[in-house]
Amino acid sequence: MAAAAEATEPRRRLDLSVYLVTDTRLSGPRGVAEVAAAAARGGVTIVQLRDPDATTRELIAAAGALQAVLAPHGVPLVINDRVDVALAVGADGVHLGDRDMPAATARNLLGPGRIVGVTVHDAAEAQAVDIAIADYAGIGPVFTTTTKVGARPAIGVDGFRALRRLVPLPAVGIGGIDAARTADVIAAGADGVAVVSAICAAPDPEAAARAIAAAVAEGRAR
Ligand code: 3NM
Repeated sequence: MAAAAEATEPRRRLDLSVYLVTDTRLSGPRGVAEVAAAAARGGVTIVQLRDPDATTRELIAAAGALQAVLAPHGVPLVINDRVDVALAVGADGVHLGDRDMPAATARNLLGPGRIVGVTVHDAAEAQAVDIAIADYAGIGPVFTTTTKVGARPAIGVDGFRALRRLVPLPAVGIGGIDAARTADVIAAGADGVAVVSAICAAPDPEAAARAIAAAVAEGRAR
């Protein structure tokens, strides 16, 4: 189906293989920029700044610190929820949940060149994704997670596979994913895995990222 194949072509080169979502609390005294720098050395391919508790001023500072460490690796930075912050710092894009700005509104503000990611939790949300507007979907939680306040019940690998088929865009699994679970999620159709605690809470974020990257490759080879 040519139309579907075209729809899965990202508007810009997008490597979702190892997708780090930052967490200020789990990063501890190291800070999110230090964790992200280590993770980039280990093979993280995209980073999302996520801090629902931060002030606008703190987010702008954190985004700048992340850009400084990610740019040398060519790793893009997207901002969770805050289109204004993404515009203010010239970030590569945004990631939007169901309570955030609609993707079409964000696309209008950001223009065609930036990344717009959306979250999908169920079939209704999967079918509502505008594939002409969004670049990728994050689908989950695949496994139980304690990282996100108010996370939905886990959908499991089979649930991920089913939802993923409804979204003809590049997609990552999110929620409770670590290196040991990565290959199963990739084999279920994910283009990559999005992780928070598996990297942010790891004693060695570089090694953690490297292990996840290896597991992505293993899952693709299945
Ligand atoms: N979003 P961890 S689950 C940020 O289902 C986030 O939309 C989710 O953290 C969703 O990798 C989640 O530590 C947290 O389980 C994932």
